[in-house]
Amino acid sequence: MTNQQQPVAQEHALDRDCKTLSRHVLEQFQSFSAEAQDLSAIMNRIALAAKLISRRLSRAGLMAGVLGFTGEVNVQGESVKKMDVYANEVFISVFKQSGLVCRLASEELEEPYYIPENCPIGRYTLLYDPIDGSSNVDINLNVGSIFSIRQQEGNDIDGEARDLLQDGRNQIAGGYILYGPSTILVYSIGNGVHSFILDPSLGEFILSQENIQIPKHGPVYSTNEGNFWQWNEAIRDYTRYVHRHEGYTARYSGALVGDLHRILLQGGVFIYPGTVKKPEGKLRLLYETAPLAFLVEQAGGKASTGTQDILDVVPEKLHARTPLIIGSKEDVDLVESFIQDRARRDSDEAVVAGS
Ligand code: FDP
Repeated sequence: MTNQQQPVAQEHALDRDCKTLSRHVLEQFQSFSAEAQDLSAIMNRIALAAKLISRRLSRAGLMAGVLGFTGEVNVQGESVKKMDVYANEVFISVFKQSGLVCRLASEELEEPYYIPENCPIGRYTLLYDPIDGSSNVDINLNVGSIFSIRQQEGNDIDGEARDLLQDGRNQIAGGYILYGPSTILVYSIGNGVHSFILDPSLGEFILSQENIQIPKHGPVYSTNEGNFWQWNEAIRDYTRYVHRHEGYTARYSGALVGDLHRILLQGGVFIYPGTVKKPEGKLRLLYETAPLAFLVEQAGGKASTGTQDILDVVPEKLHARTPLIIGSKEDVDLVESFIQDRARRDSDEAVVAGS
């Protein structure tokens, strides 16, 4: 490197190091409006939660009382892990005194948490899944957090949070944090999808990729095939199709965020369908499928229940579930085509049987 090139390279490295998350959010708005500042501050708080959770996860095996179950069962009927409780409390703690939100709603809370009256109250609601892929926690595999930001509508005097029961197009921002070999935060405020990597030496999330576009098609299909015989025929038809055609490969990590991150960058489809007994599936709309759908649509991909865009689903309750087919547009279309085919065949058969 010549002496002249050296300062230029140094300048680039410095420029990159200064592209922090909060600065990036402000740049997206191209203004210092109250909304821009609020959103930048909210993302900064989410980043703080991510750093605290990441720090805890990185030492979990060395500390007492961090791994394993609490012995309790949450509102979803799932056994609660100590990390679920910790991560849930982290988000509440970082937002409680922030003056940015009025409520937080999470997978671990039966009812939303309302900011107490003696704390400053903001106009936004944070919805989140504190630890996504909990089964991976105890074995040091990747897990994630998912978040969505919505603005409060009305004053929610009865504390029923009914304004949250709206479709996903109402979201202001959505994103996830992936706790893997590095900690990555991916977000969208409706203006493209951007990813940041936590630089532990700086304690800052630094921009790594701007305006991520998901490939139109990819080789990966990501689903728990252990449920094959509980699925309906349409999803089984699709699975048989990928088994019989070249160019497909299965990847399933047990953490939606990890599987989706792969698909966002390399293309493919993640499927968590309903089963014959539970047609609504397993994943929750407001803090899992809707924020990820928001993100994936922003990256040029698609997210569907199989018959409807996820972003058009209006939940009947806070913890409503939806099936999820998400990823590259062509791959989601293909899964949907199997569902439509089956529905056509079923209705033809019904007509024949009735005649
Ligand atoms: P988990 O219950 O372990 O938190 O969010 C739900 C989720 O994980 C996803 O992250 C994951 O993709 C899926 O459930 C795993 O469920 P199965 O074990 O039924 O495959």
